[in-house]
Amino acid sequence: MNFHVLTLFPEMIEAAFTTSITGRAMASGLLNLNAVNIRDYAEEKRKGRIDDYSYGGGAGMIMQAEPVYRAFCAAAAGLENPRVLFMTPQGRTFDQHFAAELAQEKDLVFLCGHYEGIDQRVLDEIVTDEVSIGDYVLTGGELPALVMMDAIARLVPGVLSNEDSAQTESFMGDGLLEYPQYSRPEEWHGKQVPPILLSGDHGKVDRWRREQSLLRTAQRRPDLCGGAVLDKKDRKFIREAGLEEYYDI
Ligand code: 6GU
Repeated sequence: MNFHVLTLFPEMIEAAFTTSITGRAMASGLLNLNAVNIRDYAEEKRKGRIDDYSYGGGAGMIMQAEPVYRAFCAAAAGLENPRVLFMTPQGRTFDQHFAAELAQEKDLVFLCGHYEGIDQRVLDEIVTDEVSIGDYVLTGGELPALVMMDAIARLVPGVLSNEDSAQTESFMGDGLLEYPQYSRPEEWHGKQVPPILLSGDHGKVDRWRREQSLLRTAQRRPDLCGGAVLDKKDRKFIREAGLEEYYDI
């Protein structure tokens, strides 16, 4: 997977992405990062400036169309119709399904805005998807791009050392939240590890974990319960625990 990022802060993208799991995947050639500095594509006469006043007035500077377009042409040279994702709070909200869809692509172009916005004409010409990471406002598109890149990268085969871990986690297979986990020691600050986890009975452990996931999802994210994939034992537990109001059973 090749990530192309159009940004005024390529160091920020490089620093985060070359760290930890995504960094390891880059070293092994599974992921590639091409961070392009939009400022390098400023018009000659403007001496490195890429922003200007907003027509019609109002506070804030606007990123001009031409430097953004030139940076895009440089980054996307040789690519045929890549997805071009513009990071904006006006966009469609990013989620795990969208991450899985984007993980199928060979190349993704991320456009990160700053200042008060980007000239609409270049957006109309190059952007395929406008994406937000949630209902709050950030100072620029770099953190949203990194959030999306991380969520997409871990779905690329081979990026996670244990391939299964991407599958069994929250939201993916069954649409439920993760169960709680414990490690040594058996007692910490007077708190015991749930005894069933020490029983050595894998069937009982799996059942307990499943029930914890069902409970947690009802308590914390009732909005997810309707989308959960349930079997007969799940439905029995849901009735016994009085969670019928949350789940479609
Ligand atoms: Cl994609 N950009 C900015 N600037 N703020 C955001 C966002 C994106 N998503 C949520 N807030």
